Amino acid sequence: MNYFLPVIIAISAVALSACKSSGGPYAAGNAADQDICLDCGTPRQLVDLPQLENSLFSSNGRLFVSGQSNLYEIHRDGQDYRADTLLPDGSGCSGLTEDKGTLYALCSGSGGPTDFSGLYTMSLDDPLATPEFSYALTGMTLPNGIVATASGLYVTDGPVAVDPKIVHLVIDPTDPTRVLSQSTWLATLPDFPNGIVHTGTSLYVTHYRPGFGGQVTQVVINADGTPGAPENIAPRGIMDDLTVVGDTLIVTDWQNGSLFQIDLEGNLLQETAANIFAQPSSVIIAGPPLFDQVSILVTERYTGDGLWILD
Ligand SMILES: [Ca+2]
Repeated sequence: MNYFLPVIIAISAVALSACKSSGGPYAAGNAADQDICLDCGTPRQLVDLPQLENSLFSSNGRLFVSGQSNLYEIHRDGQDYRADTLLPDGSGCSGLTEDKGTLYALCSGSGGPTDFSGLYTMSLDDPLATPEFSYALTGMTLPNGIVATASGLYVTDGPVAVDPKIVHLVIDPTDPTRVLSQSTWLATLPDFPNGIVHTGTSLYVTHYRPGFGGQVTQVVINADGTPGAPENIAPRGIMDDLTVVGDTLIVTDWQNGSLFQIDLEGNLLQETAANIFAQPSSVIIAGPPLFDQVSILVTERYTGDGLWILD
């Protein structure tokens, strides 16, 4: 019986820390709504990794980043951080999201290292779980951003898609690792979609149109599941992924190496100085237990080098 005591204590500790972090990106985001200051800190590198694309701070306090070389979980060692690879074959990954205790990651598919059409899933409740291939997306050029909603997953096909679109995946309500169907949800996009988040009844998507700059676009999910007319709310240069913080969005400005915050109507609230990041590709809000306080994390792409904290 002595053998089981440490196991029970360990499980209790996990449950306690999960309770303390209560809600991860969502609770941390809501708590930080009034407290975000984009011009109060300077970037500090947490982990040096090549060509990162996306990031996720899960609702039970785990941190994941994706990049051209692998999918990583970030762990804390005292005041230092390390990245453990999760895919033994070295597949690259792009979009990350979570729902009902499951991590969803878009990773390399049959089209090679820049084809992120493989949907991988992993239980977030089991620290020993590893990502498993669940579904092969079809008819897409570059699956990029992904977000989970009550009505399923939405995936952007961009920024170099032949036919820019947002794809809808219906998930089995009894098995979060099982995709029941894939359909093209919105194909009338004039621009290439990239980052995607969900709040209220809307998706917010970053777009880029070569020669014309970019836009943050709002697309309502109608009650019957169909898309509303896309509405451009914030013109900007080349953007990548974005995150929801309360009733605001924090967006990466890839072109200017910065972050900016807008309300849900697109009004600019604040921004960092330009060029403090190198091609920022995603931004998330993280908190305990990996960080002592609510923190702004940023990944960098081609010319960048890893995961950064703005403090
Ligand atoms: Ca992206």
